[in-house]
Amino acid sequence: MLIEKIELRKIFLSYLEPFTTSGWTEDGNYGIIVKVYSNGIIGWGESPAGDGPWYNEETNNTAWSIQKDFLVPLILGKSIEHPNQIEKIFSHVRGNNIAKAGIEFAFWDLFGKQTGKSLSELLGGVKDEVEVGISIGIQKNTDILIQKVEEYICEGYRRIKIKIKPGYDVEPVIAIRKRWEHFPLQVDANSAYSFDEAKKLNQLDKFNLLFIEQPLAHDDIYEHSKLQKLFKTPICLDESIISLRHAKSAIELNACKIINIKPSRVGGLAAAKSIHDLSETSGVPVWCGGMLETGIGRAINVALASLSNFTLPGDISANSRYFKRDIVLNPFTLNKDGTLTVPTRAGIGAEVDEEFLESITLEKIEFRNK
Ligand code: OSB
Ligand code: MG
Repeated sequence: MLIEKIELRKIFLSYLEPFTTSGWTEDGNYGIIVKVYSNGIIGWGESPAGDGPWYNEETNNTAWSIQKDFLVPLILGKSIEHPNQIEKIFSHVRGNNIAKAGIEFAFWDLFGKQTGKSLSELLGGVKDEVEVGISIGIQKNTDILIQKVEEYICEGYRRIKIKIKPGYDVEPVIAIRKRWEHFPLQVDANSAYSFDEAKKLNQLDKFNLLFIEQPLAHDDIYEHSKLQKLFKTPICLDESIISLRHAKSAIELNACKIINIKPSRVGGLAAAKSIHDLSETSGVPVWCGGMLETGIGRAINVALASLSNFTLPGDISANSRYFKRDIVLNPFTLNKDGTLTVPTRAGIGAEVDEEFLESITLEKIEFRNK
């Protein structure tokens, strides 16, 4: 694949409602859409960094600058045989995984279209449908939360995740459990607790949660291993797992019993697959997290979740849960059994609505091979 042209677009696409975690609120997708051209074929990718460095250190502006100044020059005009090569090509740029992933994704789309294979096929997926849940942000009060949970369970979601923070953790779980004693439920702290504060989360042990996601610092593994010894409820790591090496450390230290894999967080699909494979051989189940992506990132997540060790429902809800109108013409809809259907068309399977994409583009830059 000779890379002739790359186009980057900074976008803003507002969410149906703001999404609040323990540390920040997002009112829309501030991301970068990547378009790569090779031999008459187009590949799409997305870097869902967000407007501020709240989830990790990246923002849409840092991703933009890293892509245009460092990553694009590494691939423009080069001939790339397989998307698995991208990770190595980008490896001397430290960190900036979300920036790297957006470009890597576009190569998988390109490669799939060139070889007539779907992303799921390329990655070795084994499922035609993937089970999905929904992630619910922090709400003004428990009544509103209960209303939302009710609504989403009625829509068919198979599992509920709620965001928690110190002072808003045990109470909302009690309220949900009072109404739904057994429904699959998990909580996500997005690194909001100190070790001492987190010890009290053992009160959640009696509520039969699937797991507690990332209670401690975004860059911690060791303290999570100490904390896991104090709970029955499994710990799941999200922010802390930024590479295969981190996954290996976390598994060896028993810092978590479950891993959330987000291909954006780990720098792309090749890294995501390697973490999946290691987790599988280590007996650690994984699930696919989300970054409130547009239909492009969503298609990628759904394909990844079709791999065999994705045995827990993903944070990959139907497009209509996030946006009034998405940038794809073929949004995912929730099947009656709480699944999304894995795309079978070549590449990532997203059919981009280019006219609408243009209307939500804040800035655009084009690089051509001279
Ligand atoms: O921690 O999983 C997270 C959204 C943005 C950043 C971090 C997280 C989330 C979510 C939403 O929980 C998942 C989704 O529906 O895309
Ligand atoms: Mg999380």
